[in-house]
Amino acid sequence: MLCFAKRPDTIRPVKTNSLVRNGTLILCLGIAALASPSANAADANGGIGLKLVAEGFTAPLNLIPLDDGSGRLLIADQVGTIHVLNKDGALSDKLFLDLRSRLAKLNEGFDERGVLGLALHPKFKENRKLYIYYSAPLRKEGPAGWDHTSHVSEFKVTGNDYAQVDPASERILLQIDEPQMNHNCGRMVFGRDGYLYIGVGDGGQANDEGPGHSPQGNGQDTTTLLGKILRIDVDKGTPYAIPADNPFADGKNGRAEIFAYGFRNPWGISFDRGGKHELFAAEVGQDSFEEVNIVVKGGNYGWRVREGFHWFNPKTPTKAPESGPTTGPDGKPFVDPIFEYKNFKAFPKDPESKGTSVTGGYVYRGKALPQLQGKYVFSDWSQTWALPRAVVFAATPPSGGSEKKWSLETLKLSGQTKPYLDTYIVALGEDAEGELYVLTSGRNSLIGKTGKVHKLAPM
Ligand SMILES: [Ca+2]
Repeated sequence: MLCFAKRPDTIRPVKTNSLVRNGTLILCLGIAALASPSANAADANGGIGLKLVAEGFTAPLNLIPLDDGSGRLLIADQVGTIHVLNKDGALSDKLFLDLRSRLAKLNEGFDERGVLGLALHPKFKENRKLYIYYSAPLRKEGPAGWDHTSHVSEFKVTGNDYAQVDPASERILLQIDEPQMNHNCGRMVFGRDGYLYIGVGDGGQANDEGPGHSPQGNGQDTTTLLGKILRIDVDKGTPYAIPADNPFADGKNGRAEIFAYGFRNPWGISFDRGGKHELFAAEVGQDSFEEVNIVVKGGNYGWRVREGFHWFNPKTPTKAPESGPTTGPDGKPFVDPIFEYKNFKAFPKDPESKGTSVTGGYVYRGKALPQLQGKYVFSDWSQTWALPRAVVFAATPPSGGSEKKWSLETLKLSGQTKPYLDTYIVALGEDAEGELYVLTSGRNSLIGKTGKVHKLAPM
């Protein structure tokens, strides 16, 4: 299928067979070790471990609190089911919502489509509204030959409880046609300004080239929503309004929804709930560098002219050019990430290589793990495409002076005996108290039910 098997540049599952079986076996052993009470609490990082809290998913990509004061969590599986995890630790028998019939037909193997983003309205308890980013079949008006249409839709919960969505309440706010099935992003979060922020990937394939990609790449083309972080006002307008201070609010030099641009696949966007309340966006690189950014309004984050702190040439994706432009097409300088790390794809033998695909996380502001306070906790999906080998990291802000880069440390978790965990980490989640969750899948495909949710906990 296209070049994916050859170039595993994307973040989610691929079709493999015997390797997947091996991977699953390794996962079972690995998680058993992680959950073992004999795990050495005096281990590195002051005894941080993974506590299994739910399982039986395919690829759990979203975990957010059900914001009704009940302490329940919502867990959205990529394949279309959204579940309620009760405070007693049991999954509710009844689904929060089943979107499977509204999704594009998913592949059983490699697929980046599905339910990708989930956010509750900041006033959810009063207005009962929530927002979902999912991959629908290509709409009739969509360009011929394109793959599917991403929907950002509003829904409402029904009944006395807040744990049941009315499927008939869907109001489609935004439709984005996607040329390929990969790099959809779809991560969503509300800001303290009350606006909905939406990460959108560059449309797919590789190197931001090919059908459906602008000559300069979609990331640098402000006339498309692909390769951007958007910001919309869901409380006004039909179907939504543009915040007056969006950088292209008048629509003259770009799409009015754009908040920042120059992204490939910002897999994980989150606001720091403390500090300066900054917006963090992980950015999945092509072959050479993975990066994390602090996103400011109107910023150009470089793709596909830049990858990490380096220039990028789509013709030589594993070899960064030594020079290139310092500004985007509008003359504004590119914004550097806060840190990068080398990708095994371009640097297979380099001791500094850390992964292949960044999975975005959160600045830790919880109570259970004081040693992580103020650090950006995130992961890499896997060090290799074919085998589950995820790594959890924490990044520490610079202490001041002229240093701008955050420093990166690998978290060796309690009970972890290898340089990696025997699983793929597909996403991170955060609860109402600011505690973090690691969402895993034993496979790089949408086959089976190896998806699990773990809490980062003292251990
Ligand atoms: Ca960048």
